[in-house]
Amino acid sequence: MQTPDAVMRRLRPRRRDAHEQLREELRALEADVERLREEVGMWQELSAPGPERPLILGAGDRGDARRVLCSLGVGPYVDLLAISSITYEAYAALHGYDLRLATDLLAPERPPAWSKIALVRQLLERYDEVLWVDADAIFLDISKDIAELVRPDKDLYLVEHVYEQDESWRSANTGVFLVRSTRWARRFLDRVWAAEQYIDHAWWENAAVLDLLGYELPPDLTPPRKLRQTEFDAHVELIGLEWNSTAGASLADRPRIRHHGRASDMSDLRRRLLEDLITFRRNLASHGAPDATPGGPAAPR
Ligand SMILES: [Mn+2]
Repeated sequence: MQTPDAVMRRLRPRRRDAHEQLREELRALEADVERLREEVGMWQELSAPGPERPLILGAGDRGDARRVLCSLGVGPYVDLLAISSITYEAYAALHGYDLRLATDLLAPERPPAWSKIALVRQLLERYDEVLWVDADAIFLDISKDIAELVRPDKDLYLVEHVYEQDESWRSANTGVFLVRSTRWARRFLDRVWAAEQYIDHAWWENAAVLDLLGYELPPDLTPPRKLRQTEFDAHVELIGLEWNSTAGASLADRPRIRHHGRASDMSDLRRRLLEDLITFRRNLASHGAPDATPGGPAAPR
């Protein structure tokens, strides 16, 4: 039997611990509330009546599209696709593309990135042109149709990223690409698919594409270099950075598509996409009134 004093002595430090723990939990909750408040603010801004609504309403009217915009998100990427696809829908409606968004893997036997190749390859059977955009990439500016870049002698259109540290470090990136339905393109994608040595490579299908296009892939995963010309080069067009803008030397002045790339923190990635969605809406509003740009004719008051 302990005296009341002894009981109090034993409890006191524990109560202090409990107190400190509660304080920590409270701080964490306050941080959560602040984050949620910010997010509510973003959604309020995004859900206000805005310029993209008429575009989205028109999206169902396509029936004979020759082009398709496609993407895929599984697992945590479904949440990202839910945000970025708002801009895909607007782009597709504006430029007359069908939209194909997959939330299931087409090739469950391989890492998810490979389903991109399977999906695009499948869609090449039905469409003249297939535009792929990664779920972690989002349109900021839909005023121009990427298909305007198409030339009769080129079948694959993608952006080559450059690295600040060393100009010779370059990497053709498959986060965004347009491919025409030609014999060459089907054969090229079949070769990508057949490059089984890259199935589990850290860069997956992008590694296979780089290898086929003559890039050296360092085993330590430092950036690649274009080392040799290949039989495929003649059909590949490297397009402007604005179509796949990332960061550093690969950040475009006026991105059309921003590509965030792999992130360790999905909630941070999601938040960055939401911020981009706000930029997308602002751009849409300003393109709707080109006369209001500085230096243009006087805008009506
Ligand atoms: Mn990506």
